[in-house]
Amino acid sequence: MAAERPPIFATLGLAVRSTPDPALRTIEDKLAAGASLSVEDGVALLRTRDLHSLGRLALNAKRAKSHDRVYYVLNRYINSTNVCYANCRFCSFAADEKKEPERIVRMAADAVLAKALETGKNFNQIHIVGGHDPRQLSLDYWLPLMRRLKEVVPHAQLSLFTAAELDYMARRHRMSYEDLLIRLRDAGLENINGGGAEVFSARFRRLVCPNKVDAAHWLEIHEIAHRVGIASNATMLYGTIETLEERAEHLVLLRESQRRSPGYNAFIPLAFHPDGNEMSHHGWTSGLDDIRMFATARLMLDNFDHIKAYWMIQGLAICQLALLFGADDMDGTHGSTDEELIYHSAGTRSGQHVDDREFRRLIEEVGFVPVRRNSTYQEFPADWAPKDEAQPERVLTSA
Ligand code: V47
Repeated sequence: MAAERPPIFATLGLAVRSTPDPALRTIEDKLAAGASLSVEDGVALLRTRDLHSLGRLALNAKRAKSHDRVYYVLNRYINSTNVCYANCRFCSFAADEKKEPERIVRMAADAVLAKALETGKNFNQIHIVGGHDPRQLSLDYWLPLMRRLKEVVPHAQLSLFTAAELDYMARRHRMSYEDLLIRLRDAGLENINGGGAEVFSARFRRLVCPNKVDAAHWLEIHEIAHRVGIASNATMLYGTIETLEERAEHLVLLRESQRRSPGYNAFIPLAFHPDGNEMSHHGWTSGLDDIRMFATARLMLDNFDHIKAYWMIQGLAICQLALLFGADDMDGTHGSTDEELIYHSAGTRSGQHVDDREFRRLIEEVGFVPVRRNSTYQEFPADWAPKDEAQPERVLTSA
């Protein structure tokens, strides 16, 4: 029998191995039998050094879901307020209006509308998230603004709030989640952003984000949203104190939630950004960890259609590689005048805007077919533009 070959680089046993990982062979058999992967399988994937097998499995899983397609959206991205009293330890974005008034961004509703329209109407999504701001997170602010946006840009889907903001708003108005979500849906809410999930582990939340909605309520909000006809995304923040088991458990909880109440479109791994927050000592995630995270998500979340590699978070170079490790979405262009704050406060080296031609070039270079979409993955020709508002028949709805 041939002796097992040593790792390519034998440094401290940390090297990426050139030899097949037997754990991945067992996982491959499970996948071939159509079984869902366990927490233990997830940990093995997150730990493996056999990147070649991992990539092969994840790419097969991606192809089974979205074939050769990779998605992007022409969108506007707005952080409408950074005032927040949640005090999450990983956050560099939140501003305390009493202690640091000079850092505060709190946009009036008219300013949000003007910002959305600043560079024209050719976009299919408006993505807005903000802090737990008692002056802005209310129906009085949002309902008229949402209705106005739907009047002026009816072709742009409203992808607003995270479950953390919705929990805050529901408590503030003393409303049930369902009543709140129905009011928001009737005003035009089509998608809920995936943030606020962090890591579902109670240990993690107690130590890192104790003032934020807990896991059970995060999941409940998304499940109710799906039942009343609002789609959503899900995320996980990785790269701080969470264990690999906690990451894998997070993915299993999302898969079970999707089974109970389908409606999640995409899962987005959020790599920790260390500048200017209390957890800076954890540093940046490695490219190896990022790639394993994408592949593991693709393989564990067998009932999620899309895994998103968000260029602003991962950088375009890792995103392009992630497409070979299970991702099938690069998120949105953002408008050329947008000013994203969450990741730019925390040290992202990405810019603020990517031209859609660049998305198409990067996707084609990897051998995939770029497809323009909206929040709910309806497809559009790359050159679609809202000449007037009466041309929804040009939307190529996928089967
Ligand atoms: O929940 C905050 C994360 C999230 C940091 O639905 C950080 O398509 C890393 O909702 N390092 C909010 N992450 C962002 C969000 C989102 C992001 C991307 C895609 C989608 C989508 C939604 O931002 C928070 C938190 O997990 N975050 N600070 C940080 N220093």
